[in-house]
Amino acid sequence: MKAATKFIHAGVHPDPSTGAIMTPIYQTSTFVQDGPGKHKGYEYARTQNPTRTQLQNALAAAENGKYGISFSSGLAATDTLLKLFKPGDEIISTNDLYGGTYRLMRKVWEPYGLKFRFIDMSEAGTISSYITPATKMIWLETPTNPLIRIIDIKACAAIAKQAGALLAVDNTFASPYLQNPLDLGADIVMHSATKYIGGHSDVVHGCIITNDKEIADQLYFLQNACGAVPGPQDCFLLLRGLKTLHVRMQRHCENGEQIAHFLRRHSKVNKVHWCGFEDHPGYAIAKAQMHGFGGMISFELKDNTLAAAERVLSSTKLFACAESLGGVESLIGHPASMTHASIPRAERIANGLADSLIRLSVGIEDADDLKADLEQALG
Ligand code: P1T
Repeated sequence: MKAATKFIHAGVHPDPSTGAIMTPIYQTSTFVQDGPGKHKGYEYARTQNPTRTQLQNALAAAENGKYGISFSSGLAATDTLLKLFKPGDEIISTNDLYGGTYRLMRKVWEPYGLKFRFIDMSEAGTISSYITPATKMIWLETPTNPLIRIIDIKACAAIAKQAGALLAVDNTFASPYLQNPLDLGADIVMHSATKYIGGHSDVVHGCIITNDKEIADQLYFLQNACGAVPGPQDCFLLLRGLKTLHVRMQRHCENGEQIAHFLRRHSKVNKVHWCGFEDHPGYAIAKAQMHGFGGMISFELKDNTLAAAERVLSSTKLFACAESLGGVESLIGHPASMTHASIPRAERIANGLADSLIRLSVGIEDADDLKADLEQALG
């Protein structure tokens, strides 16, 4: 099945009780049983909910995976995944990653005994030197948030396999339309579905997809046992968002390309990070493992001061200054003070994330209007 058909049809069926083509919002906390233990597959809505079941199936299909497990946010998904590990286990992670994921690992899980190494994975081969007998997982984002670095998923999968560790890919920036890590050898895919999958900035959601039944069973157990589950209305919004993912992503890519080139030509702009430039260090890998370069861009100004960046951030009219990404509307953000503020400044700077870096989530508006907005803000 081709992507456009898959996102609309795969994993979902008309509602069996009414034929409703869209899965109803089963807004109920419990399900009446004919007698103790005699039920129709649904007992209590933390454990299962029909709207969630359809969404989980659709998300699994979107990533060419067998099992989908949904959570109340992207961080809830990652948090639940980290519960698979034990004190002393080591996880190797990218050093350029969403600040909230870094905070979850360092501030929440490190005190419980998990060990994290945050490293540059631009050259996948360097990961091998960090592997120890205690390494249980390699965690990566690609493209990374916010520096749009590219990591070779196939190469990382081979390294993880050799080490007997899992490879987990946070696929949020690419979306299941542009990249399918399971097809490239990853064991686990995670999404902040809050972003491109939802696509309309109206829902917070996270999911994990895997082909491994044992991992899936452990995660279904933890989903119920720990309870960070999404509500049925949120699941409905995600089911709706997923149906237009391919169309939105095509426009995000087209607009992203136009804005990236516009910024690169601009006299006030110094450096533009976008993986579709042929001279981007990860271009060849991005071209091989993605089906397009996406709409996430970050850039630095020639006037490399915080004040100059703040002037741009408060001058755009169409690009709204806000956290998050992946919605139909364009957003502009300042990673150092917003999405990545929880990473200590020295660590951020050492990883290449400057105080003056500006991040764009290019939406699907008219590209000329977006360029005009940036032009007036940069001026
Ligand atoms: O916000 P939540 O749904 O919990 O997802 C967390 C998350 C995980 N992974 C990546 C790559 C992310 O970008 C995020 C959330 N990011 C933002 C809110 C942001 O503006 O970058």
